[in-house]
Amino acid sequence: MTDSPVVRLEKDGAVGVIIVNYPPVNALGPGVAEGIIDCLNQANNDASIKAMVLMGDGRSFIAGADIRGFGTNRKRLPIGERTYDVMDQSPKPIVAAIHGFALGGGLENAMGCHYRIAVPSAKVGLPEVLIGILPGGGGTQRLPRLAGVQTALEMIVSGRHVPAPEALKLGILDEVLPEGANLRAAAVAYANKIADVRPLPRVRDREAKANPGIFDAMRKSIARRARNQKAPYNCILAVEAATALPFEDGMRREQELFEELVNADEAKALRYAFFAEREVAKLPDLPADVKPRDFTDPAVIGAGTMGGGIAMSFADFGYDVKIMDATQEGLDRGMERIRNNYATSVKRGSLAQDEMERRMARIHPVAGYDDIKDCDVVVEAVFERMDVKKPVFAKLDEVMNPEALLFSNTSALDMDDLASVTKRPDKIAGTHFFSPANVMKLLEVVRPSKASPETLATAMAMGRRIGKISAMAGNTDGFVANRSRAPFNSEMVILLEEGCLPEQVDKVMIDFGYPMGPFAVGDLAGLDIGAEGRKRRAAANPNYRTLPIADKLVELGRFGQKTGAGWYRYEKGDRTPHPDPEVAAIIKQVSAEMGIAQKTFTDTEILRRLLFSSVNEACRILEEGKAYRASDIDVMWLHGFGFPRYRGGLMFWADGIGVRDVYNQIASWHQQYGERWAPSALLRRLAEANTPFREAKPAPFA
Ligand code: T1G
Repeated sequence: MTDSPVVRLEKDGAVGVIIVNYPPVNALGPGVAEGIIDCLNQANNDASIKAMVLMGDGRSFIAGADIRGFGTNRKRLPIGERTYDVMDQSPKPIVAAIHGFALGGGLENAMGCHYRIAVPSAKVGLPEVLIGILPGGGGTQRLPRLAGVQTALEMIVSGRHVPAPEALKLGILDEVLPEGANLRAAAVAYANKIADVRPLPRVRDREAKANPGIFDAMRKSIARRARNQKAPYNCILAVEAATALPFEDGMRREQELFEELVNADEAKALRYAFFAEREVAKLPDLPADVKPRDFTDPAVIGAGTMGGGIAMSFADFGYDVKIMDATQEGLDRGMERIRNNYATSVKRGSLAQDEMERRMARIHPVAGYDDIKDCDVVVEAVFERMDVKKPVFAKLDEVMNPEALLFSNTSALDMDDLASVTKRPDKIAGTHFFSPANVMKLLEVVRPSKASPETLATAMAMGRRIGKISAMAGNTDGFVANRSRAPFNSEMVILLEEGCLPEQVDKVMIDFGYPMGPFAVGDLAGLDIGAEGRKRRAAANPNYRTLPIADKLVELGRFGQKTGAGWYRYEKGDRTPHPDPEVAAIIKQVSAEMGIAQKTFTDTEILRRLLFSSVNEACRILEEGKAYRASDIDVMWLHGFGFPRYRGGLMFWADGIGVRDVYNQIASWHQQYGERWAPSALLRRLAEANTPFREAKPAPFA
């Protein structure tokens, strides 16, 4: 923290400029609200001051309440004595001058002001629902009055950040400055211009009128994605109150609805996820001064499904990217697939036709290695076999400029082995994208033993620059995400051997909050892919637990959606999974052949068999030093496997049950089912010390 005051008042002629200085994003941390109030009172008591400006120092206006303060006993100022209450009583006009972000309490303070101006790159919004709460500083009462009820409802329930030009159109801002304008100077000029305007245009004095039907319509439209959640519905109730109650009563109703949420599990989990996604970017064992290398000229090798998706990710974020394939047909097919993917987005209305053309124009199909030798980063995405990848890496090492970084999209192969065919092992790393690569936000950066800190930092930064959340993983079979997921994938099939049905397991996971059940996901990905991986693992490890039921389906050509039948059957041209009595019969027959007794399961037992198996493996990953933190594994499950965000993540969810209960259950299954349930050493230690998973101290990165 700087030793200068978190808020200061500076005089600029007859204008009092109130400046918030609470890095990194001017959140309303300790003393900030009080500081704003002191400066407001000072300026109002200074006869030489005719008007005020409120602005932020550094990179942003105010990014909202200090999220670290929630769930602590940090006291909030009482209703009626908050910054916007003082603003409402101000006899002099206040102009909010916005750059960077005016989010949550930041926009609420700006709406307490009488005027709002911003630079073109600014963003405004009330994203509280994204951390499981609602705007608790008058946002649900003032925004409907300022921008209209429909707009306010959409912004508050979605939590989206609105760019300044759009905010101007929506009536939230009074002016957007030209590019390059000096914000402070423009704000002071604006304040002088309106200094004598009376009455002062207070937002609270406006009306919030709406056709009552919009609230039920919103409830219906969010029903599927807001399952199991309370915050989005409380947001709707609060905005509804703005149209039904006088302002002060609406503020009180907002407060009630806020208090119902702020200490609930949903909010705790979403706050945890917020900070976990920031923590995952930090690499504690790399030199503090290591800087990611800038890159401008990426290339992708392999124009298959993954290669195409990776190239789209670069193009989507403004990079010109070269893409090559082993054959011209392969390249043409790849480019066709890319064009079709974009065309689907245009048809869905999530992408404009001209933007599609711009992105297609950034993807440059090239014939061969000579065309990419001057690139500075290459991502290899060829077939997932070492004997296919090694020659590609050897060739790249030969033709690429010596400084180029070579990354592989392998999802499980040994990166040290791959790097060993090159003379630049320090410039090699894994960059494991998740399918579809242009959609899934997770990028698992895999760390071979000889990779340089700069190479690792650049791979992590590359992910962020193309809209991904980068997470570091050790070089182990399946790395961190897939390795922690593998026991889940086995256990779901083992449950069938003991008497469950795919639709039963899928229902449990959908009720838990997943958009799709794991068996339906298997059918989407293709059961033959899973079979390939199992064969490789069984070949490498004689104790590998085979899955006869899954193998039987593949044997029968039931590969999933692509063959019209997998764990489910599918009608032609329809992706809806239909339970298939044939599968139930196969399950019964194979279980009988395996001599496994059938039993019935509770939903809780199914849920815990699946997720505890991965919690145990995640502990092994941490004790082997293959991940930095338990929260990194949670970020991977949130952004790689669609784990319900309002449950925080796998390890956070397990902490909700309690490390000892998790350990005891796993230990009892160890007795019942044998080695695959042997508790990891770290899990045993955590249980003995009753230390939550999120505080687990992993072994140094290895
Ligand atoms: N509180 C505490 N820390 C915050 C913070 C906040 N509101 N916002 C950011 N940080 C920290 C973050 O942890 C990171 O720290 C650093 O700032 C940079 O953030 C009453 C109740 C503003 C769009 O939900 O969405 O107001 O890791 O890496 O990618 O109604 O941060 O460096 O130590 O994310 O450029 C509502 C949350 C609060 C906005 C910038 N506000 N922040 O993104 O940087 S609730 C929010 C963001 C509220 C009122 C209610 C983003 C950002 P560190 P960053 P970025």
